[in-house]
Amino acid sequence: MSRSKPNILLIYTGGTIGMVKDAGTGALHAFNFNNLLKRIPELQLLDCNIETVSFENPIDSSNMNPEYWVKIAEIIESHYNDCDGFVVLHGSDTMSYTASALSFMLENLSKPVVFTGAQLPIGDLRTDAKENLITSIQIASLQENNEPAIKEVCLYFEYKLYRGNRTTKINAEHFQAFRSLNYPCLAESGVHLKINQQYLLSNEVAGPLKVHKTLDSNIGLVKLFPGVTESYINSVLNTSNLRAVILETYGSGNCTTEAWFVEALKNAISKGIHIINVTQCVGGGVNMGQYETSSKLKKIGVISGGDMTTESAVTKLMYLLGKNLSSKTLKIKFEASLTGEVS
Ligand code: ASN
Repeated sequence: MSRSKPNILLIYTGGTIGMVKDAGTGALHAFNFNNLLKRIPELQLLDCNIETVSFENPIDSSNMNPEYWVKIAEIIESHYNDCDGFVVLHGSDTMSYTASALSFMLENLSKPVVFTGAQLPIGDLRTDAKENLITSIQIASLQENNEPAIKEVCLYFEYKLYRGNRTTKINAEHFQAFRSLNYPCLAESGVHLKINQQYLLSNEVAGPLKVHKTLDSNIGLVKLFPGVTESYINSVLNTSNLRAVILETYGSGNCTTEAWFVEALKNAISKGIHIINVTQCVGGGVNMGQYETSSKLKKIGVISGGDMTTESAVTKLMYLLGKNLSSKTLKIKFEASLTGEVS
């Protein structure tokens, strides 16, 4: 690739954007990447050099997992010095998880990694894929004083650029499928591309890119509901090899004060299992101690997820557990912002 224009690496993992309908069943399945590129001749007109890498077998993002996250991170790592920006084409279903995971795995990132995809395949007449893809590439190409303008993992969908680890998929029908309720969008695409400079990550990058590849998925995720039984909670807490559980609690981090529940958590914590509190609300966050119904959690050592999304909490936990930290350090790191994921 020549150096006069920004070099962009397009990584195709799968997702609706490149899918076709099965002639027999009518169900959508992942298709190959060249087919996708042929559908967008406009890519030739962009003011950047585009190189592409595709998963050998593209996947529906419902099949995404930590091994694939490592694979994406390694593709970025191996092209890091030659490229100015990265665009990852990904299914929308688990895009927020992958974007969150990569935000923790790519330490000292000083180039943009933009996740995007589509609600309708690129071959569909009404597709949202073209705008999403073209603008994502433009965003990844933006330079300021010969440096990438954006230096973080983000997600672009339907005219908005978000911090990746602040997003959640909130709609299976609308083109505006994602929201970032606890952090403003980083850029908006209208007649002009407006970058909200004040919201970009502005940490000084402390050294060369460091890719963290050890993730531990021995975790549980429990959404509380009125009537949740003791046997259900205990069966989760007794899962073999379990190292941590994320509780999706009510409102600002509240849950039942029934003795069996608090005892079960206390018991798990005494066995070294980390218990994390995130809210099941899509906006706002946990504030343990605000109500009596969360004070007990604070007292027994439950870790606060603050206003983190569940997607961020899950991936941050896998990342931190992979480091084998002491309980105290894990709590401190989990509650702190590592890459702008929590206020
Ligand atoms: N099932 C698809 C996926 O996540 C949905 C999409 O991409 N819109 O791969």
